[in-house]
Amino acid sequence: MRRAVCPGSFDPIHNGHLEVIARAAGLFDEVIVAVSTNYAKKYMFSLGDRLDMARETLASLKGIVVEPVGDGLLAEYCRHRGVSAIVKGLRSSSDFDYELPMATMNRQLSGVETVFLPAEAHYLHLSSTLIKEVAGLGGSVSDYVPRSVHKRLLAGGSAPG
Ligand code: COD
Repeated sequence: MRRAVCPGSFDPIHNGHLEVIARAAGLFDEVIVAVSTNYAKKYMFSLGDRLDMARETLASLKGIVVEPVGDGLLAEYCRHRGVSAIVKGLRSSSDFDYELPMATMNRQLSGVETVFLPAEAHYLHLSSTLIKEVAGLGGSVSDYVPRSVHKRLLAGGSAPG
């Protein structure tokens, strides 16, 4: 079985993430959406809520599993879970500059390859950070996030926990 991982903070998950995850599901037998917790980062949503939002929005897609990845090395997690590829979306050359060293390090640490998928043009500008800022200042983000995420954004965050 060819198993891939789409890792991220998903704080919150948005349509740009979902589009890349769906395309990864077309390329691999199983895709693990690995929700990471980096204790150096300040999240708006708790790990439980980030997992729930990802599970709710991906429930209808086959071959996708959502699970927490913890705060260890992604390379170790890939080795432990028998993952052959990390799939990342690329929005820009700055994404590439940021991702390339990590891809090389992950391959040298555990042999796992990284596959880059170009972001869909309509979602090129999307990031969780921008969505939180626009929503927090009263702007409409309903075109960019699933309905359940939109509800939670309007209700405010839930981190820590
Ligand atoms: N369109 C397409 N793809 C997108 C878009 C968009 N609009 N926005 C984001 N993405 C993709 C990117 O590929 C991104 O990598 C992924 O979605 C997740 O995005 P975020 O913002 O939720 O996640 P990050 O950047 O906070 O996640 C970082 C990781 C968890 C992947 C990284 O920190 C990591 O690998 N951590 C594990 C610790 C580790 O092993 N460190 C050593 C690395 S060598």
